[in-house]
Amino acid sequence: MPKISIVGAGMTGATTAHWLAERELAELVLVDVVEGMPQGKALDLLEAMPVIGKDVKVIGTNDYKPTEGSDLVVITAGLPRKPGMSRDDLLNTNADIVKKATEETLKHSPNAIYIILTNPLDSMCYVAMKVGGLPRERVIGQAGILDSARMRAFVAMELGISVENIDCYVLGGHGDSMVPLTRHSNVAGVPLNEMLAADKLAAIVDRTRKGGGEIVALLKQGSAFYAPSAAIAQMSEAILKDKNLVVPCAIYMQGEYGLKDIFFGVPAQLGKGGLKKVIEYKLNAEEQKMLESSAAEVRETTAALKL
Ligand code: TXD
Repeated sequence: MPKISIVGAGMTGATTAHWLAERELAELVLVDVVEGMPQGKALDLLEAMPVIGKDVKVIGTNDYKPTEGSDLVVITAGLPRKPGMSRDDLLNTNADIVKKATEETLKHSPNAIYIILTNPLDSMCYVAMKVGGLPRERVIGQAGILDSARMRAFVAMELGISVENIDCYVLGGHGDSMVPLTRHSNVAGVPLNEMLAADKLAAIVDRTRKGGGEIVALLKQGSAFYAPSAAIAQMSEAILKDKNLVVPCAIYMQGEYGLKDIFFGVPAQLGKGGLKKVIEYKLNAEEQKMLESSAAEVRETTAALKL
């Protein structure tokens, strides 16, 4: 069975393990700095396996040795912003955490593919790729599946049609400047703007952009975890089963969409080895402009990194 190590066994890390165990895809290792916590969560999850009838080995640890030979490494480790902390403080604190997690896991799993979740997402992917000296195929950020899933859920609720019939594509950086591509989104093949009145569609786009904040405001502490970790499980399966699945992910840009040297949300074909191909839409001038302003935001945050 393949092996997946998840660094950061908090809300998203542990929930990722849960979704992955349901898929019986790989043996799982949870790593965290908090003593006992990853061990406790891993044991609890392991004890659920007889109930759901899955043969999955799950272990928790505070050191990196047990991650040895991982095919995939998922990094969710990081701190949320605390009062008095600037975005740049958080950026560099989490950059240090992601740096360490990348270096340590790479020592034990030199061929691993990395899926990054820690925020600010696009910049943390950049950190992992640079400190790990990794090719871009092996560092993929999760944001777009989540943002697109939110939009799909809102459209499904509005129309009363199955989520399975709804395809939405949200590209760009993982922030409020993300770009929901309404022209490329559809319901059972019918363009979204033919299914929804302009004001309804605009409201859905707005709610999608602010989707993360909506959950944070409701939870009062912490942020979304079910949907982000379900997205990681989907990416993991696509890679380990060589599915060639096209999903929006944060990918290091090498000229696609006219962008270079930043991680950015684009449709990506995932399979054996990680990223296989970036799919390029033909964008109109307005869409390209929105992408570029989102890219400018990502570029600014990434430039503030002290690597
Ligand atoms: O779509 C997306 N990209 C996102 C991003 C969706 C949801 C959450 N997103 C970000 O993921 C969020 O802003 C955070 O930066 C991370 C993790 O979110 P989560 O909700 O899981 O945070 P928790 O519950 O605080 O868990 C973080 C864990 C916690 O248990 C810490 O003890 C651990 O990270 N941590 C570490 N583990 C290992 N090594 C080090 N150095 C370390 N530092 C903290």
